[in-house]
Amino acid sequence: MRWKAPKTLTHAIALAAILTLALPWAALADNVVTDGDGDLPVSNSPLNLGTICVGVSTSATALIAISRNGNYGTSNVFQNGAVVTISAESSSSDLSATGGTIKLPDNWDTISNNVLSESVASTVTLTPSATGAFNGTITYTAEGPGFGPGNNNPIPNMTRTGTLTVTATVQDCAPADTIPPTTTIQLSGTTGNNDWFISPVEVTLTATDNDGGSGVAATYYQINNGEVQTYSGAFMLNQDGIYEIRYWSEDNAGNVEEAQENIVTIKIDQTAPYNITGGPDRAPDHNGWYNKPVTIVFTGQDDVSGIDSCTEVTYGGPDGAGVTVSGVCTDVAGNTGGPVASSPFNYDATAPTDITFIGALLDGMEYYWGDTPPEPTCTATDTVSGLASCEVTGYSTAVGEHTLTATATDNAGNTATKTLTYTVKAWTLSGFFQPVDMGTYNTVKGGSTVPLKFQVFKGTTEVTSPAAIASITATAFKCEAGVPSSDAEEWAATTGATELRYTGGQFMYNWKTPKTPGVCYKVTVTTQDGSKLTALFTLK
Ligand SMILES: [Ca+2]
Ligand SMILES: [Ca+2]
Ligand SMILES: [Ca+2]
Repeated sequence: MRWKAPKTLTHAIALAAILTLALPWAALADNVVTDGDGDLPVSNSPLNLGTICVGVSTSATALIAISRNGNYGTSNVFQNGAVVTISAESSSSDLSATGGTIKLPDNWDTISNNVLSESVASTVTLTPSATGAFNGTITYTAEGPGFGPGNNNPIPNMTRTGTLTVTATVQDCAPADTIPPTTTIQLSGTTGNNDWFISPVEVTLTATDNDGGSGVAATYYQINNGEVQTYSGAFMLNQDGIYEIRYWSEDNAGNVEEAQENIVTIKIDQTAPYNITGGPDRAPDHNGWYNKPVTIVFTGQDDVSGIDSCTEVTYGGPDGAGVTVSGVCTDVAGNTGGPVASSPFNYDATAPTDITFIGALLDGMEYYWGDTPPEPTCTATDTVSGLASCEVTGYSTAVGEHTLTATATDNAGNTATKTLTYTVKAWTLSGFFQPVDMGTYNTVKGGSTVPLKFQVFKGTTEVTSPAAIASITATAFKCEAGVPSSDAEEWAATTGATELRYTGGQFMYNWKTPKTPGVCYKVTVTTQDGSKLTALFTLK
């Protein structure tokens, strides 16, 4: 804004105005005067805060006053008794100042030019953010009722401004940095077991200097005691192996972190076990076949972390030729190789079935001695390893109950049995007929001939062949004692002999008694089936 003289000025005033033009423009109105030295009188001087510390707030007092100037009522002069508000605005965010109020005298209109009002103290605060020379300004604005340009032109909020220059020399006052930085390491990858990684690992180093320190200058690292490298960002470890990373940092004051304390071991194994094979842990049980549960053991190789475990499984079926099981191996890091098939093996744990006796001999049947069918054979079914043999034991034609056992064996050595029970019945001997009495002692004269008459039956069928008679014996014993004597005599019948014959519907044998009075005899006919017929005799 530039002051302009009204057209109605008198010559005298115009002369004064011309004289005034030689003065600063500010002298023609009330002005804000700033004083940086803090002492009265207020003398429009800058504020020099001297040497201060960066980051540290330093305050000083400035004095602000209004200088009476100009013609009252016509140009930018405050009104008599005005209460003027002083506010402050800074040129820098590092700098601030407080305001206040100034009460102008009631006779402000009569006061001479360049006379100062009362002053207000403004607290100026500088918190420098950088070292070096600081040069800033605070603009103080005085606002209050005054007169604007023109004749008697009152305005309620007339403003006038003044500027305070603030200077300082800013130093770094922090104590010397003697503390090295601290470096931390972050490892990023897929973790497996036992502290192994199973993927490439990204290594990130983060360095921090101490609070108020000189700051991190550089970070270094070494891999497996190799060349020292300057860290420039995260790096990858891609290959399997074991890495020892040593890392440290240095600050701008030359403090170096102790690398010995920053050592980390990184173990990487991304490769699964290989050369995995598996098979039974024992030789076949029989003829190239397993016939009971068998353990299948797998093995493999691993170059980096090493084998931790491989499949070990018990195979118990199903039966089959050339069966396999699958297995895996896992390394210490947790990588799993496989599954792979085991070597094939033959497994049959199932015994033959459907055992059948082949022959005329039937289960539960009874046969008379001499009529027993021949020993049967047997057969069976085995669908896996196949039937190796079927054998029958226990066959007999003797009188009594007999049990046959058929044992079927497959090619894997499994056996099954089936039994068949039959009975061989004895013949029936009838006799002796008269003159021999049964159930008592027959007294006969020594040297006489006793006719022994009897019949032999298979059930209802009479046996007539003398060959059916195995023996006819006479055994002597002492009558009183009833104990057979040692000089017992015995006659064995011979088939075809004239003494034994079948005649007249019965067998006939003439026993010529010994000449041994007082001796007792037991005469026994024994048939081929083992049946016996006995009579007792006393010789006189
Ligand atoms: Ca430091
Ligand atoms: Ca491995
Ligand atoms: Ca079988």
